[in-house]
Amino acid sequence: MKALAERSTTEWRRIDAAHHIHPFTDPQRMAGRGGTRVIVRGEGVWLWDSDGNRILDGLAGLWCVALGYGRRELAEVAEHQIRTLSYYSSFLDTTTPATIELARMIAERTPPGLDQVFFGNSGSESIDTIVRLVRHFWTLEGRPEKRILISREYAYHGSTLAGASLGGMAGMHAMSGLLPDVTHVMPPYVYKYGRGMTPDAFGRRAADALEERILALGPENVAAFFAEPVQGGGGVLVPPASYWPRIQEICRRHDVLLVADEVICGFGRTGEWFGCQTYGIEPDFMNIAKAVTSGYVPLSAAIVGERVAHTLHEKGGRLAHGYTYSGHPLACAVGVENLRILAAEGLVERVRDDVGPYLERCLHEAFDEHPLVGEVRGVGLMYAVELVRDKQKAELFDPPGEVGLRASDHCFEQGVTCRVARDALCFAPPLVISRSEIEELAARAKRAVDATAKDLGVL
Ligand code: PXG
Repeated sequence: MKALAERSTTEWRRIDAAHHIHPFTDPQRMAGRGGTRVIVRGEGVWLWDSDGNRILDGLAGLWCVALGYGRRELAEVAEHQIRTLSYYSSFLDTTTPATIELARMIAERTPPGLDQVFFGNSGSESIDTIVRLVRHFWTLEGRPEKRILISREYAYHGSTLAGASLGGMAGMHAMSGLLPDVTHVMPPYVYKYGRGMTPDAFGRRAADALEERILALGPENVAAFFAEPVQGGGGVLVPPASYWPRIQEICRRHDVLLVADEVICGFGRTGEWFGCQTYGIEPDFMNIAKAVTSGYVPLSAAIVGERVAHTLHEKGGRLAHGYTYSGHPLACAVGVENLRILAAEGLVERVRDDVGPYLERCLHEAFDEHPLVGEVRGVGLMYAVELVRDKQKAELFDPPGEVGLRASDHCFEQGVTCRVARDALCFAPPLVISRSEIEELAARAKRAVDATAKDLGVL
């Protein structure tokens, strides 16, 4: 470990460039900017890089580090679990206490009827699990022709073949093609598609796009609709109030299973334990990952609602599905402690009543009058600042992405991390962030957007 601390940034960069392929990164662009940035330490909402710069983590890692960095309790639980039982599997009739306990704690928090938990290691894996279970369910029900999966443009459901296909990111589709029997409908992206309509009228219009597609394909062929309660990676697309009730109704009417992908929304991000509770959604499946362990150890789960669980139990026989690390005791022990702390410290309520509204206020104050900003939108502790070509006419940049990337570079320079989705800067800090840290986040983000506007000659 000594060697890890002693290498210089230059040396890290040289080795990284030679041997490490980064996810979602253009290696030539990274090299042009001097190479990778090496993060060496974290505490609370703060990170330090190998040059000693202190950075405010405006995205909680990748939307996952709910409790912030360096929590001693999680380290202690992890050490204890490794010493007691570092690994055992949940295959073939066995399991471990930590695995059982985490399943119980998750079921206790999820909406009624979502009580059965199948563990994986990543959100992508659990999406694959759900795809397999959806099709298995319809086959067991004697309706194997119900195979088509519907999701939305700009959705993010992971990077495995099923996840990338269900996701609505054109660049991902271009890389490896799509699985058959997957199709995408319009998302409730008010700023882009809802011009000239009230948000509620547009919410109904966007939901009706699902029904039109189901009818075009034939309801007898449609297996499930996959959707995030709020699209996170797609740019924090907050649905109008009319959207989810209509979606729920459409899925029920055509007997299409509803899958709520809670990988980002889950565990307090929207100000309730789950996005489903914020929007009154009653799904057949939920997908969870990220904040279930605050990202300290990889863990995900497919949560199976009672209708499907009943069929699996009564007619399914032996389940032909599982990962070596399904229900890993280390990940589950950390998950148990993480959920205990989230509840004990009232962090979910804090998002809803205190830091969420405060982030909203600070971002509005910083950006409402800004010439480069079309809107600030969000819920709970997930917000986007949409940078636009023409504020008055509400026109997005075309092609999208260049200005956003420039702005996110400026954020980095200003010492705040974010995620750029096209030209929307997304912020989703750890739930433990303080009010003064929120002010700091907004001030740094403002300086970054000002610098971007200067680059463009707008300011
Ligand atoms: N579903 C949703 C809704 C997600 O946000 C996944 C599934 C896949 O999870 P895994 O654990 O396989 O990555 C995600 C992941 C970003 C970003 O920059 C978002 C995610 C992952 C990485 C980056 O917005 N979301």
